[in-house]
Amino acid sequence: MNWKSARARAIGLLTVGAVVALAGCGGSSSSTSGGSSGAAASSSGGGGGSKTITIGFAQVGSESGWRTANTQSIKAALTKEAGFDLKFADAQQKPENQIQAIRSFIAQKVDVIAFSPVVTTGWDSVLEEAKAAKIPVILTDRAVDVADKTLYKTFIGSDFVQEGKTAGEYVAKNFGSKPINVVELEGTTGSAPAIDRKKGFTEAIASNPNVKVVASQTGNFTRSEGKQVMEGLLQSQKQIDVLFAHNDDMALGAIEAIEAAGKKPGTDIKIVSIDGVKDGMTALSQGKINYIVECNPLLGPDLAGLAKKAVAGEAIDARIVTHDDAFDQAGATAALPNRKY
Ligand code: GYE
Repeated sequence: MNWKSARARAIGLLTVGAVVALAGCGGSSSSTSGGSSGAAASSSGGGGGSKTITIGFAQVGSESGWRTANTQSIKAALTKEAGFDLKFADAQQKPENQIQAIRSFIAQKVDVIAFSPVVTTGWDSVLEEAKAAKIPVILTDRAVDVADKTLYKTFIGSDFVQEGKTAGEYVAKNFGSKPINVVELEGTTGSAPAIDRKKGFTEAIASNPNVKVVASQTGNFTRSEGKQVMEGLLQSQKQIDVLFAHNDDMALGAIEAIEAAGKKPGTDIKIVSIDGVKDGMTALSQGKINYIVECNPLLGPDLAGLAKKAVAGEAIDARIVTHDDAFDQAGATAALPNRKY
């Protein structure tokens, strides 16, 4: 019944999405959004609302600054004081570790399971097991590709296709007045953000025939692989005008490679990336990166509210899209003093 009503109410998605978006971009986003969701959930507590909720969270790993901020936000929101007993597992970017963690959450009979899937595929069986055990599942940050959408209650996170589009539009508009060669550092192969950001970027640059992607390789969302792959590209490519990196960390690794090759990042090779973590924003403010599309990692407070609702059997919208901004050099300089991650 919960699954059905959640679907039936998916029509309210845009409204809730907008509310979350507003809460997410306000200066004191965590208290606004956590406070409101928390209040809504605890007021429903007639049937045991004050009972501690045991929640299993299977995290991707610790591959990036974004991930660190995301983990901190989740741990800060799912505290004892807030009514949670958090079981946190780090999958070290391996889907098989995540599946194992989810199976152990099921065996421990947790009240709710949340996870950010490393890759989009391979989840049907384990999610069926969770459903059979009547444990609601919440996807945070990344999507799964399953035929049966009732295998999870909701998916909260950014619109990655839109992030890629925003990045591509910036490149097409600002650097594409003459023919340019773009290299792309992709995120983890098979992950939702890598698939969707590439899609959005590719769509957006199609509007400008001057913009050509000459090489595209994965850097697995890490700084070290970003550096290593860029070193190779600097050797193999005759001319690189623009780097599009699926996250800031890979861009920061690439910057090291570009500087080591005697070139000036942000000038000789323009750089556009996604995330907006402090290190990325600092490089943008210094002119080493040219443009960053934000991806908000502060999902903890909203996850807390959704977990309470899921356990209380309340209807939840099937998709909740968080709000993202975008920054140029001046925007980054202005935003940095108050940046939370
Ligand atoms: O952009 C990247 C991280 O899934 C949105 O994962 C997340 C991505 C983020 O490693 O830095």
